[in-house]
Amino acid sequence: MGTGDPQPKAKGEAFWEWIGSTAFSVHQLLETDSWIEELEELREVPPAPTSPEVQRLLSETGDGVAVIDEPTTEIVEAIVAHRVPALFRGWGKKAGWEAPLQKWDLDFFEAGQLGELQVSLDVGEGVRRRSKMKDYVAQLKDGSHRGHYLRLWHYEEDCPEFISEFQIPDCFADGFNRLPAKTRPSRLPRWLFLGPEGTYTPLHTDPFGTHAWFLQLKGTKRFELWHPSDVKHLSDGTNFADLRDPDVEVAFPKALTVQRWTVDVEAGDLLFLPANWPHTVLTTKGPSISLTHNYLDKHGIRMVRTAFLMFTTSKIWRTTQKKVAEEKEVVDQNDAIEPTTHTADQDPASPWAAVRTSFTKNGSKEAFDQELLASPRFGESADADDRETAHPSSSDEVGGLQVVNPRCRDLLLGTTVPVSEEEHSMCYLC
Ligand SMILES: O=C(O)CCC(=O)C(=O)O
Ligand SMILES: [Fe+2]
Repeated sequence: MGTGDPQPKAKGEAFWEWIGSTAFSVHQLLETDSWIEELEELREVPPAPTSPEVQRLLSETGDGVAVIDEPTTEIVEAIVAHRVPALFRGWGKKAGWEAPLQKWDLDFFEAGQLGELQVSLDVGEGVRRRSKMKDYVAQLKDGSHRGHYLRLWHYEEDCPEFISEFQIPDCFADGFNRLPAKTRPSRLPRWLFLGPEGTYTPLHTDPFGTHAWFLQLKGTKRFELWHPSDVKHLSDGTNFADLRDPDVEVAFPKALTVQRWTVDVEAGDLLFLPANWPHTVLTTKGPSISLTHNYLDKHGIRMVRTAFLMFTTSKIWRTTQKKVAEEKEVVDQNDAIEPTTHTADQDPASPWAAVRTSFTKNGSKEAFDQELLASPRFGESADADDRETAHPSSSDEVGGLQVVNPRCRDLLLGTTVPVSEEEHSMCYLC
C-alpha cells in the first residue's frame, strides 16, 4: 500500500459511516414513531397531472381509495405515480389477461403435472405442511380443507412459463427486472394464493417499500387499508397490532379508531396497493385464487434499498440483543449476582430504541458491528424475521433484496474492490 493511501477504516466504523451516507441515516433509525414517513420522504414527488379528468379524480379521491371502471393508461399512470390505492373494476376485461382469468381455475391447478406439484400449505399457528397440489385442490372443492391456505406460492419457481401468460402494463413495469439476476431478491415477491373462505392475513405492510398489484381471479377478498401516516398507531416499529386480539387497544390505543378503508376485490378486479399502506386481507367468498406481484417502481429505488437496509439492520440488532442477553445471563450466573433489571430505555421492545442503546452503551455497538460483519445472511436472502414484517403469518420466504454489489459487501468487510460505474449504479445499497 502506498504512503498516500488513507488509513483503512475499522470495520464497524466503515459500516456506520456508510450507513450515514445513505439517504436514511442512522439518526433517522432512532425515531421509533415515524419510520414509514421517513421512508415515504425518500420518494420522488411526481409531476402534477395535466389532464383535467385525472386532476379531478385525484382531488376527489383525496387520501382514500379510488374506484375506477374504465382505466385509461393516463389514469393508471397517475394513480401509480401519486401512490393512490385504487380498485380497477373488471380488469379482467382488458386484453392480455385471458390465461389467469379464464384458464387458471381449480380444475387447471388440479390436473396433470401441476396437480403433482408439492406445495407448502399454511395450516395455522405458524405451521406449514406439504401437500400435493391436486390433493389440496380436491379439499378446496369438497370442503375438507380445514382452513389450510396456499399462501405466497412462488409460482415462477415451479411454473416459470406462467409469467409470460399475461401482460403487465408499462405502468406496473418491475424495476427488479432491470437488475442483473444476481442483484435481484433471491425469490421475487410474486405469488399466487389459493384458499377457502375465511382465510385471514393479519395487518402488515408489504416488503421493502414495494408497490403491489393484486388481481383476484376467483372468489372475493376484503382488504382493509390504512394510510402510511397512521402506521405509528398500528405498529411499535417491530410488530403490527393484532387487530383480532380483544386487548389490542392496551398496546395500541388508537388501532381500532384510526381511519381505515374497506375494499371488496371481486373476481376480475385488480387492486393497486401503494407501498407502505398497512392492510389486512379476509377471504369473504371462496374458493379464492389471487395473483399478485410486488414490484419496484421507477420512483422508489432509494426507498426500497433503504427499507432493505433498515429491516436487515433491525434483524441483526435483534440477533445481537439476544446474544448479549445470553452472555449476560452466563456472567450473572457465574458471579452469583442477581441479574440486573433493565430499564425501559435499555431493554425496550422496539429495535429502533435498541439501536439507540448501541450508541450509548459501551460494548453493545461493537457486538452489533461484529454480528453484522460476521452475518452470512447479509447479502443473502431474508430469513424468518424479515418475513414476519412482510407477511406475519407466513413461514414461507418473501425474498430479501441482496447486497448486490461486491464492492458494498467488501466495504462492509473493510476492503475495497474496483467495480464498474454501471455495476455500481445498479446497487441497492450505494
Ligand atoms: O391475500 C392474502 O391473504 C394476502 C395478500 C397480501 O397481503 C399481499 O399479497 O400482499
Ligand atoms: Fe400484503
